Amino acid sequence: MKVVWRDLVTVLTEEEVLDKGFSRAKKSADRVDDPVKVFRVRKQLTRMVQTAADVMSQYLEDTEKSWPSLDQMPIFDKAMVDACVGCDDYRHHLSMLGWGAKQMRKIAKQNSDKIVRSARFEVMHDARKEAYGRLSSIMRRVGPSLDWLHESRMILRQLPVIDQVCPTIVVCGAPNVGKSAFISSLSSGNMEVNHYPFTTKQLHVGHFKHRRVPHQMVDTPGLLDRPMDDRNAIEMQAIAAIEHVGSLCIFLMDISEQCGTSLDDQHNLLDEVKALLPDIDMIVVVSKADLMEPRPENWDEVMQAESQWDGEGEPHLPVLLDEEGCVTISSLDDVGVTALRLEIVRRCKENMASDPLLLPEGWHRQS
Ligand SMILES: Nc1nc2c(ncn2[C@@H]2O[C@H](COP(=O)(O)OP(=O)(O)O)[C@@H](O)[C@H]2O)c(=O)[nH]1
Ligand SMILES: [Mg+2]
Repeated sequence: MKVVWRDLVTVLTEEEVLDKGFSRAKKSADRVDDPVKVFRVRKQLTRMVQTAADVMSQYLEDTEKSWPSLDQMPIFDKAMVDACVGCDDYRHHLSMLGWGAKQMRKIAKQNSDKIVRSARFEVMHDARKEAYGRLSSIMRRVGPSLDWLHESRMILRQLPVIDQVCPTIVVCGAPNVGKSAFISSLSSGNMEVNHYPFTTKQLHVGHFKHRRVPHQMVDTPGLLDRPMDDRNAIEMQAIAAIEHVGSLCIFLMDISEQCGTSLDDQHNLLDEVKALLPDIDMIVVVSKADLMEPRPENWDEVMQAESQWDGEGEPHLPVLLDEEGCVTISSLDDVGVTALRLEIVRRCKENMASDPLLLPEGWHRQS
């Protein structure tokens, strides 16, 4: 259930495909050996036409097939395609390859029939030349689509691989509240925080495993970290895609205001994000607990519980709480992070289990 864009192979240009077709055609004609000239020429010319058309149409068909089909793609990836390169264009240019391949096979058939039916060298040569001309003109029509796919591959290759089945945590909050620090501190062991260009925005994805279940954390700087009066269609689409995969949202708040955004503005952003992601369960977490004075009352207790936990099972570690009773963490000192992680795992599990779309087919849930 996932699309691995990085696996897409490079797309040849119009000239490269023509070159590939015609040079293979020539080699194949050179191998023809027949003492009777008319047979020899006829064989050579039909081979040229057929091989050229075969090689090129096969290339086009293989390329078309190797690109993920929009109809079978998870909604998240489809929304990403739409946001990055446009679904209509994607469909159009891939179908152009299929169209081109079909035309080429037709041309090969028609012109090799002409060659076979004639005994006159001139007619045979003309039919071969005509076939090459027609094949080239099909390639000229397909060329822009190859170019488009080449460009799109560069963009799509950088998209994250989001697994629809894995729990996904959307991390939001104003700039500099500590989202990256939080994701990094959770991405234990094989930390892998990637940066993906997303139109002009970025998409950061981190991972952690809990009892072998990979959890994905997504941070969307520029998209969900500042209030925006009008988001364009692409941005709305990206948000919809994120909402679709999200099992839980962690909204980070920096009450020290060290981040540079006032608490009021952070609350406004919280309201906005709630409105944008109405169906995602949310935990509001206060960041940078180490800056609080005095320190959270249960700081030592949490620190001890976290350091004593052996990593087995899913105990309820006490979460770090600030004086208002709000969940807090310090990514800097790594206090409260593990307790929050266990809470995240629990909440994701609950949320995913209550999503009927994620149950195996035929399961019905009474609600
Ligand atoms: N004191 C303290 N500073 C933090 C903590 N987490 C992040 N920061 C600092 O806050 C700034 C912004 O953090 P960053 O993770 O890049 O924020 P982002 O923009 O939300 O991703 C950096 O200077 C971090 O060092 C924390 O737990 N405690
Ligand atoms: Mg960041």
